[in-house]
Amino acid sequence: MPQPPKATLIRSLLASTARGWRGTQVLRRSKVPGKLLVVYDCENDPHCRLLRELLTELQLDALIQPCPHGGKRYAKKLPPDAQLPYLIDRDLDLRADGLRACIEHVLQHYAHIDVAAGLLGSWPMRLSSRLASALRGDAGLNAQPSRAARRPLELYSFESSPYSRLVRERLCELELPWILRNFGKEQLSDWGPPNLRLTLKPWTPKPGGRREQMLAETGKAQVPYLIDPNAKVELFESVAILKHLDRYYARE
Ligand SMILES: N[C@@H](CCC(=O)N[C@@H](CS)C(=O)NCC(=O)O)C(=O)O
Repeated sequence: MPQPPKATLIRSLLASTARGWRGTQVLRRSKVPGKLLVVYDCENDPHCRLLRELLTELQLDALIQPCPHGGKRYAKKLPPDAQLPYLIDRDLDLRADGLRACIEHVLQHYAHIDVAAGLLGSWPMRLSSRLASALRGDAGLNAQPSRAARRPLELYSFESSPYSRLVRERLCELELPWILRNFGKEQLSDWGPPNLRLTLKPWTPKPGGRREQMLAETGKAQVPYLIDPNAKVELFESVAILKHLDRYYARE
């Protein structure tokens, strides 16, 4: 299988390293909302990254509405002074504007823990997230001409995954709505690429977990994994997914 260019991948690895690989491990499974949370997000925005890390760590899914710079498709639905990330909780008819409000809402309603939201959004966090963004340059930042998607795509990903990031960046640039299925590591032996896991014994997925389910349904436990209901395709492998998005949705 073709691999993404080495330099791109190394910069993505470094971005995850700048954030200390936050957004890798599921720390606590959250309560599942009746309706998916909706998050207005820009992939390479430092504040949006901090919220997405928390969503991975709580294994909380969300419908992502991408708002890249210069993008109008979803940005125009936001109130004029809204800040990203902007979260809508449809169960509670509640809107959280900006990082602090989003983190506070998610922690209180879905994690039921009293960690000061200020800690997760504190200046060392913001600074290292800025560094991660700088390492990605303008990838996942600016809108590019695209055809609208009739139905949201679905991506299995975890925030620090260097390969999944490349796909999320493209989804953002093309302003394609997508359901984030968080696929954070559920046990120590899930760490590593699919063929080189952190275990000496043959790897088995955590019973009842997302890897067990994906393995049963597809024969693999790997991200990124994209389901595109518009094109009726289901794809593994970042390069194949990027090619598909460009062919099907990008416009000159
Ligand atoms: N060649 C694949 C590599 C994908 C890959 O190594 N994914 C890692 C996460 S970055 C993975 O799925 N690890 C196993 C797991 O999380 O269970 C691609 O380009 O998509």
